[in-house]
Amino acid sequence: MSATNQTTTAGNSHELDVASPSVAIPLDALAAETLRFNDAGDFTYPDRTQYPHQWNWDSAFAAIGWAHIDPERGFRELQTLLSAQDTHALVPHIIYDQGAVTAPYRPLASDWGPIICPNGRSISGITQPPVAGIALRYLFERDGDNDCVRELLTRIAGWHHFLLTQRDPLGMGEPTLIHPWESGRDNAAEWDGPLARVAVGPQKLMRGDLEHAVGEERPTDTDYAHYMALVEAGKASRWNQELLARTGPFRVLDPGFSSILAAACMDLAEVATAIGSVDIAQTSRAQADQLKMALAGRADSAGIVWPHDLSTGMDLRELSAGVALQALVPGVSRKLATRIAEIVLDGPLASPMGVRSLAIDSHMLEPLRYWRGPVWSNVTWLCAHGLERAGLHDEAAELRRRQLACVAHSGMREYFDPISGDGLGAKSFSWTAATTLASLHTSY
Ligand code: 9WN
Repeated sequence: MSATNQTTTAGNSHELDVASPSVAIPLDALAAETLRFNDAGDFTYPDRTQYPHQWNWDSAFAAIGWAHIDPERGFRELQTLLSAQDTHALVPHIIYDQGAVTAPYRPLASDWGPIICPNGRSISGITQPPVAGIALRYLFERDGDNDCVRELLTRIAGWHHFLLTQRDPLGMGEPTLIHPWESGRDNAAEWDGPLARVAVGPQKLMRGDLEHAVGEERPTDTDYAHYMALVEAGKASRWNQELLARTGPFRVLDPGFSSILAAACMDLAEVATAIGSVDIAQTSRAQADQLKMALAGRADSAGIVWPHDLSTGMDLRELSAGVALQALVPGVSRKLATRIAEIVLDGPLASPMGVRSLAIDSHMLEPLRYWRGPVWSNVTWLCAHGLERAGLHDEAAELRRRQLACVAHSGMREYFDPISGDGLGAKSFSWTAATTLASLHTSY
């Protein structure tokens, strides 16, 4: 794979020199090559070496990338993801690839207990940010005639309903997350407090990730002990989703997840309206409104919504990427969108490379450690997408410019040093490629 070891080509941020062999590859070609490299046929590996299965929000981003290369393939990505929906209508965070031949990824499928989705694939018992609705609209706007739109719409609507019912037993108006992995930002600083209260059993800690990545750039052993304790707790409840959301050991509200869900509900409403699916259009619009009101109802005086620990009733006041994702809430006020734009472009989450995962002045900042400092392309793209929809076109364009400058410097890496832009983690990462294509081809 040549999508590694890139350096900047002076004067053209869309072109790269590949150090070995030294051939200039246009950025869109490199991105397309990266998606094809990770293509498993019906789904896209996040990175075929380090993450040899299908992940939920990774697949939705991949579908957005495929929209620019092969929309049919993008729809197939979503079909594969949504066909793994379980009996609760939960769309799992991992769908295991039985045929994976690389070193075992942990947790193994068996660690979740005997949960198999209706089409026979092994799945995890938790979910991830519901980007699929955003991806469906994105694809629909480019290839609206696809036969599978109606079925995808129904399945995503079912998932959203699950999130706002079984995962909201206390009537907060937002889904309860039962594992940090559900936020997609696994070791985000805000989860430290709630995670520390999770009792850790005597299980032997097995990690596969450190075979591929440097320990200093990954969650710690302590994090993993807690992650696996939560998997054990879920398994012990037989993945009783409502019970876990009501009384489980880890229960938080994440403004990042809730804002993505609000955007996805509105996008679903748009697609449903376009194809005459009146019930889904009405329900999805009402869900987007409900989420917007729930978030506004717990905002601080500046309009910012913080992560919240349902076990203690306390806000978790860490300024992280999750907070910035509020830019995605449909109909976000101009004032709040402007405040978020300031934070991500000039304030504590600003970096020349995109949006930081954690504020520069946080005492928890670790610039190279996963979701506690580095810049991630998907977050930068989502923030730009939200600001664009909120009417802040220049600010959105500036975020996309930074995102592209970063990948032009380092290639399709998993995440990036927020100061130098040097690449970190996996070397050929699908959502970096997909959101690169989306930003290169943006025409709002
Ligand atoms: C655990 C696949 C996934 C992403 C997550 C990211 C990371 C897994 C891991 O990789 O999580 O789900 O093994 O670290 O945090 O956002 O979906 O790319």
